[in-house]
Amino acid sequence: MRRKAPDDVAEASEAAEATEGAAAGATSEGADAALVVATYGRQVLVETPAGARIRCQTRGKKSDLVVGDRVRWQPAGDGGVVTALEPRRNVFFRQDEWRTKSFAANLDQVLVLVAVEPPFSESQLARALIAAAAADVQAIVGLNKIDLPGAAEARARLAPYAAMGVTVLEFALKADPDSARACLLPHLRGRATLVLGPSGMGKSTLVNRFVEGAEAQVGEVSRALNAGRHTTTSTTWYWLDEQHAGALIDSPGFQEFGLRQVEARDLAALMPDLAPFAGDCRFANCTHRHEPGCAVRAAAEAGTISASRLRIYAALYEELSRKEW
Ligand SMILES: Nc1nc2c(ncn2[C@@H]2O[C@H](COP(=O)(O)OP(=O)(O)OP(=O)(O)O)[C@@H](O)[C@H]2O)c(=O)[nH]1
Ligand SMILES: [Mg+2]
Ligand SMILES: [Zn+2]
Repeated sequence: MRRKAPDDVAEASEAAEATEGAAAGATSEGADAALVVATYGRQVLVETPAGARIRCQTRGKKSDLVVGDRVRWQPAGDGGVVTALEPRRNVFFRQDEWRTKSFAANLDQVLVLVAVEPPFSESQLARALIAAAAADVQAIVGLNKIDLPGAAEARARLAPYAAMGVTVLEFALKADPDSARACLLPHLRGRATLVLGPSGMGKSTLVNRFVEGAEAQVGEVSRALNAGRHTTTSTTWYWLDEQHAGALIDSPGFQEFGLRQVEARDLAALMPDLAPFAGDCRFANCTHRHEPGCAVRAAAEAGTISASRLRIYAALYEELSRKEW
């Protein structure tokens, strides 16, 4: 499968190469390893293996580093400077027409969090799952606030995802924290999990439930519902346990989730409910929109693929085949 390389990954590895040159000299000798735990524009907060947190400058025009990056750093002034970026195992990002927004790197999984209220967009959920598939990162879905009326409807909207093999968990992080913990912990233990989702779903509430002393800021419902207000404004890494085996990464809510990194013709292969049928179409290059003998559309007509999923596929296909960028 062909995928476009994310610009920022390319830029970041260029940055790493540039600093590798410097590392050949005496200056980077003994540069220490650290983990990026938060980013603030051109500065990053790194954590050393001993647990010290140091604010570092980054070289280059802007910081291409993301939370979860493993870097080398050296002391400078009263903080430090990052001198090199270790190769990434993966990087989770979204990409619209104008820019690439990386969330985090070196992940074990993404937890896409949605809620009964405010109502979630199924298209945004589908996009996040496709981005995870494209980045080769496992994804699970959490439905929060099942204490609220409307839970049955939200559950029904998630049924196609459970049916296609996605793990869908449901809980009420605030209303029933003990059950929520019991439900989520087996899936979080020992892994680095990016918690992702639109604003107001309860991502920071989740982090606070699991991480003692996290004190991630939680928005009041009235504020979260206020269009355009995001309570969390930067991505932050929190250790889940004292042994540092697992971690939760809180992220700001997203409104739009661009998938420009995906080629339109690769889309069906990244959607687990469509993929099994895509090989049975009459034409090998079937786009599953209007061709005769399309096995994907036949499966949708038979109800095996849900109508909403086929609609999301068609809309995304159109969007990704537009060429004016
Ligand atoms: N009714 C109900 N409300 C909840 C539950 N869990 C969280 N909330 C509320 O949902 C609101 C939003 O929670 P946050 O944790 O700030 O949401 P977020 O996803 O971090 O939002 P951003 O940081 O803006 O992206 C807060 O008012 C929480 O108290 C729940 O189980 N039930
Ligand atoms: Mg938040
Ligand atoms: Zn087809």
